[in-house]
Amino acid sequence: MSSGVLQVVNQEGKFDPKLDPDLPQSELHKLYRTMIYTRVFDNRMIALQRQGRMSFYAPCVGEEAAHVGSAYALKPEDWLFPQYREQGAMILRGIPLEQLVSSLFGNRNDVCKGRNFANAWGDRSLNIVNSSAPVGTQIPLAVGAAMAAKYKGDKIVTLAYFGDGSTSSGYFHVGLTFASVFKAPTIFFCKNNQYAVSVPTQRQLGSENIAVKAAGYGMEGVQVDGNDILAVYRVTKDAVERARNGEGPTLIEAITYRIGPHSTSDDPSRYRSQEEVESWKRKDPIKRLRLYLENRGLWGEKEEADLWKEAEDMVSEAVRKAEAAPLPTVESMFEDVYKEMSTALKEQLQDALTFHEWG
Ligand SMILES: Cc1ncc(C[n+]2csc(CCOP(=O)(O)OP(=O)(O)O)c2C)c(N)n1
Repeated sequence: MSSGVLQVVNQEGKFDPKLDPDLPQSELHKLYRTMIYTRVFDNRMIALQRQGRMSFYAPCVGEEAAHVGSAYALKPEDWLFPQYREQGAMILRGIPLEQLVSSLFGNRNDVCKGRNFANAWGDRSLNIVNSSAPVGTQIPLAVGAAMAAKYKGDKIVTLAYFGDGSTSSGYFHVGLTFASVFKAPTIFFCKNNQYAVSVPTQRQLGSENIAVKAAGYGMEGVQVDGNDILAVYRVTKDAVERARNGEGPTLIEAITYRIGPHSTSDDPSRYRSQEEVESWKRKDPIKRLRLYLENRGLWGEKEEADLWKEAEDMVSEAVRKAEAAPLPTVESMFEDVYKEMSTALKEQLQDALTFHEWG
């Protein structure tokens, strides 16, 4: 395992030129823009839920750099296996905002036709596989897809996102064991946001940290400052290169913090102090990239104000369209199970239409 937590840009926006990936201005702006869109999206979805217009939402405030920076290190042909708190990666990859909102409303335009749980984003055309509710299940799936690609001779990599809590699931062990034995081109990207709902990370592991576990599987393990998007990009890019060159998987532990609640059903004041939250707010990943951009003379007040306004407008437009879309039909509940609907399902459909009133 590489020693220490990699950081390129510190809280004041000062950076180490030897570690700086020196991305072009347009690319840095793209990363910053994606993080702002993600923040605006998050805040608006929480507001919608609080207004009773949406049933449930799990925000990613504070974790934007970890998932945007890592997704940015992949090519479009690489596959993403998200958990549920990687909204920024979805936006970066190209899922339209309206599609994300439709998924939360579970309306007719949702790619899963309202059948999946909230935040289970995905898009087949963008190589993003929808997650399912049991946490960690995406980990072996990412390994399986990587192995399939390897057998087919496709030079792609897969990346699975998961939280610190998910490292306690059997799927984590199964996935890492298989990947290391068969040198699957997979990146295991753990967003250690310090909590699994109310359970702190210390209660998930007996080891010093999560990255150190990689040694037991015989793979590279790295810790990175998950609020420093350039550091995250750097370590993920290295892992992608290793995987693509046939050198096998990497476990990345991005150290970050969930500023908001686990979900709109959670009250975090019951298990953590406001001082703790405030101390992490000072490490805000968006502010960090902004300071870096300003220090390099690549950003100013005008651009900042324009970008927030643009993001607010785009999210408003997406909400307006998604909220106006109709819900899925009753019939659709029974479709897509078999190519042709079975007799039993046809009877159930008839019953549903006859005996229930659908609003
Ligand atoms: C197998 C399984 N056990 C428990 C749950 C209930 N649950 C939902 S989210 C969650 C916390 C997961 O924490 P982590 O993996 O750290 O991700 P985070 O929510 O912090 O991003 C739990 C325990 C679940 N969905 N699946």
